[in-house]
Amino acid sequence: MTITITAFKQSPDRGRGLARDMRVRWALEEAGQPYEVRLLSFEQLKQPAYRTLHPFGQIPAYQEGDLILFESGAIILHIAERHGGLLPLDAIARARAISWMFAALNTVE
Ligand SMILES: N[C@@H](CCC(=O)N[C@@H](CS)C(=O)NCC(=O)O)C(=O)O
Repeated sequence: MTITITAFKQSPDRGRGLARDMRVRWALEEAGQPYEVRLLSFEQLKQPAYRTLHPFGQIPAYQEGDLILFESGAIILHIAERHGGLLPLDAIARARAISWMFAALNTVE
């Protein structure tokens, strides 16, 4: 099943990798999963059609067949649960890693 993520057509950070599609690309690369990127303008993000993928009209959105996800953390957790190598197998270590994942998206960010 093809994975498609969305990203800015024109990068407001001038290509410094700060936009939140970067963390999803990174997870997919680490997991060795091929993916396609759909580049969108700000105007396209705000269209009703795109809001069916992302209710807030932002990037990144993730599409894999019938599965549509938004929020980079949720997308990365999905990738990590589906493919080996990103989360420890041991339950306690896994819970600790997920705790850091939430910290990164909340306290740290
Ligand atoms: N909490 C969301 C934040 C998504 C977000 O803020 N995306 C920004 C780019 S990094 C965006 O699309 N901004 C355009 C806008 O809000 O109009 C996530 O982690 O996915």
